[in-house]
Amino acid sequence: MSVPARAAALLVAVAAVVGLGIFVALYYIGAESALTTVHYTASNGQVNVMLQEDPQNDSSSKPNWVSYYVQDPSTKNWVHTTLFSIPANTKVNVTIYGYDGCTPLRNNYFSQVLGTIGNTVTVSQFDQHGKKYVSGKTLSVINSWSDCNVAHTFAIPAMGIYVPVASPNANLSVKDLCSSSPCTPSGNPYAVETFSFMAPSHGGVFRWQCLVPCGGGYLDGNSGPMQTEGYMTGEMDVVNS
Ligand SMILES: [Cu+2]
Repeated sequence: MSVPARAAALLVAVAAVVGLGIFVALYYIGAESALTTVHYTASNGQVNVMLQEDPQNDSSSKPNWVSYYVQDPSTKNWVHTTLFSIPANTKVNVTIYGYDGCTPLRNNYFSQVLGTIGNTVTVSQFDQHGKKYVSGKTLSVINSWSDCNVAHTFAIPAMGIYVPVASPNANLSVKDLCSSSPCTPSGNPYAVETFSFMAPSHGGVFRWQCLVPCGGGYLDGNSGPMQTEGYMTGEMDVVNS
């Protein structure tokens, strides 16, 4: 091959690699940053964060992936995102609606509630008719191996927060699991779990994630939704106030 032909071939190859890099940056990284961030503001030093986890979601690309949603505090709409912001140095009260069925944790260590105020959560459970069959139980462990009752977890590893998130009773899930997202209490069994923690005293971005291997159809259940923002991993943006 002549020198000019080799130079031309090299230029084409370089252009192809650079083009691929730009595609990956825009398509994958750019797509993630397009997720909405839900902003929560504090009142009297407290902020209320509302989440739900579902067996599916309403995206057009990955509708069968398990997913979290975040509630917009002003519209009360459930937003398909896992990005939210809170003010620094406030007490954070989290409520998680658990609509998905149970999956045992791979490491049952994370059945313990760690890092919340009191190292506990409070759990209620409702059947598909809205009847409360477990009322406000305060728990320091939700043992995902002894009984199928954990669907996902809410963990902020950098803050030492690990919270197993309760599912509805397994028998109710088999017959009446929510099948359209975002889920609502109407016609669906669900759990409601609350806990609180103190926000860091200064701003920063804190990754949060699920630790249940809930990526159905992926190797070891640890890929797919487990590693994708907007589904089972997200960011809590702590804002200096
Ligand atoms: Cu999960």
